[in-house]
Amino acid sequence: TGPSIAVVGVTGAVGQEFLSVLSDRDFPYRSIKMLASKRSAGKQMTFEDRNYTVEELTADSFDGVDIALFSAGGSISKQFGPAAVEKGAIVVDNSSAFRMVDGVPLVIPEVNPHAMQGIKVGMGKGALIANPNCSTIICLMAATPLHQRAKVLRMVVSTYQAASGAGAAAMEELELQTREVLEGKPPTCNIFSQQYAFNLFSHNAPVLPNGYNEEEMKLVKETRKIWSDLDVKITATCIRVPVMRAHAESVNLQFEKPLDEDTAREILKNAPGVVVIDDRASNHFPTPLEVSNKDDVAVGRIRQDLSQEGNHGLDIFVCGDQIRKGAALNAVQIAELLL
Ligand code: 2RA
Repeated sequence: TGPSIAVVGVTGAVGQEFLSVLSDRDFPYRSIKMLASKRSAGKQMTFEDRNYTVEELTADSFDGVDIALFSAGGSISKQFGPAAVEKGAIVVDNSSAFRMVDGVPLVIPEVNPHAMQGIKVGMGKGALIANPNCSTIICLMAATPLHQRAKVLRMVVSTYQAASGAGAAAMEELELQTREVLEGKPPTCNIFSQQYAFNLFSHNAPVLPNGYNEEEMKLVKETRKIWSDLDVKITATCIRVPVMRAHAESVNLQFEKPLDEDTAREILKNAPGVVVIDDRASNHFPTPLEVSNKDDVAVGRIRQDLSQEGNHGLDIFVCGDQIRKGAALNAVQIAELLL
């Protein structure tokens, strides 16, 4: 009885996580199509005790599909997303291709579900919904509940981004380089142009004329769209760090109204999809390892920003699994809102 779904980019890290999340959440699909490039077509897969053959993605792949989850890069989304919508599918796109297009909802279900109001399976036509960038999702899962209480005027974000954001090959390279360096061998640098193991570097996204890289500008632009607030001031510095699959982010917030740290902590304790790890006595705060493979985003280091007057500023530290809440879980939660 449920929707027929298609997973585009099913052999990738996020594609595989789509399947894990669909299964973990007992998503009520009637049928599922495993779609990937020609190179992967023909591969056999088992999912929920059934055998599937990966099919090559073509414009005809979406006949009869109700929901298509895309995570195969921006060019594939541009090439096949609109075609899928034409066939009546609702596309949930994890790429950046359509995020900033007017009229395309950019959705974090716990934050701005109203942005996709009215879009439902069976409404008689297709639609396209964009999944925000992982670093945006992880940051806003914590910043939004505070924004809703005291209105953020300015946000400064420093990210510490995992290898998984650059794909499975980057995760493999980090592991390989770590072994090589420990064995005194020169590191293999195919994915990144410099040593990654025991190092960190400015995010690998292209640097724009304004000196920011594309990852940083995604945080700025996507936050303004998701909050429907074109005035909020945001700056970001995105760094790639030798961590496997969870991003960490230091977030400084300036509020219009005073917000003390105890109230902020209570708000976050009650925020959906958020867990507070903020134990000063034992110096226990969020870590990438502790959030990896988990749904919730963890927040800690909640403290008054002593550089701001009268409780108008807070510093927090956030960690979230980049593949899960940063991509696959968020997309599947969007799909659940379509039912
Ligand atoms: C990254 N957010 O981490 C980008 C792409 N997923 O590199």
